[in-house]
Amino acid sequence: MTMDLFSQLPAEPWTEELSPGAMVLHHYVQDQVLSLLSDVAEITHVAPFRHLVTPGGYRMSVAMSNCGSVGWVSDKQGYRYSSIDPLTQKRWPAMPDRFLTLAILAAREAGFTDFQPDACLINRYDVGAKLSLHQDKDELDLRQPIVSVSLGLPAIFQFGGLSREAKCQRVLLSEGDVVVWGGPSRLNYHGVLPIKAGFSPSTGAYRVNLTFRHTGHTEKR
Ligand code: MD6
Ligand code: FE
Repeated sequence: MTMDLFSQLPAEPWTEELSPGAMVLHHYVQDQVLSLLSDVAEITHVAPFRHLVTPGGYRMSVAMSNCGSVGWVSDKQGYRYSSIDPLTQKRWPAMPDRFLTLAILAAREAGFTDFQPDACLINRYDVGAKLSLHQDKDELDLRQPIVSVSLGLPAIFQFGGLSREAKCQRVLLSEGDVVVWGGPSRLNYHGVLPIKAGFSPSTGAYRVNLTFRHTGHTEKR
């Protein structure tokens, strides 16, 4: 449970709209933080965190894994969704029911009914790790939103517009915050600034992010 240090009561959830279709559900995850993290530990025991290489040949500072019927991967050939983990040559671990339920309920809370996530990208940020400004556009059906759950150390999320040059808002994402992102904002540029040193009771020195998508990809590629 997310506790307020002084009152020892759970933090009150509140919703912040970033732009039409994009909103932050602050303190949305309350009692499930440790269970979600233990699911992450089980998944990454089978499909370990790894630092992918961008098509341009750079090692990403964020370590990644996936669960669900397909996973997001990157290498010198490009970005894509694959049903096979290139590291283990096995299918990705199934998406835990707890993940599925959380993602569907958060999407509904933000006004997106019928969200059907088939992939969950799991990002692990060390202190100093960052994610450069990008668009999420490898999915086949852009009518479905993305649901992104923050755990562990906080991050500053950059949220821009439809062009790379558009001015960015900065949003602090704390443990338990969920970003739901779709509609007219589905292709907005966004990124994560370098994670600051700190200590999280749940993860220690990491930020963990779960990003749920409906990719529409089913074939083995
Ligand atoms: C992260 N999130 O928060 C990375 N993408 O670690 C994303 O790249 C992202 O949070 C699309 C929609 C929401 C997100
Ligand atoms: Fe993204």
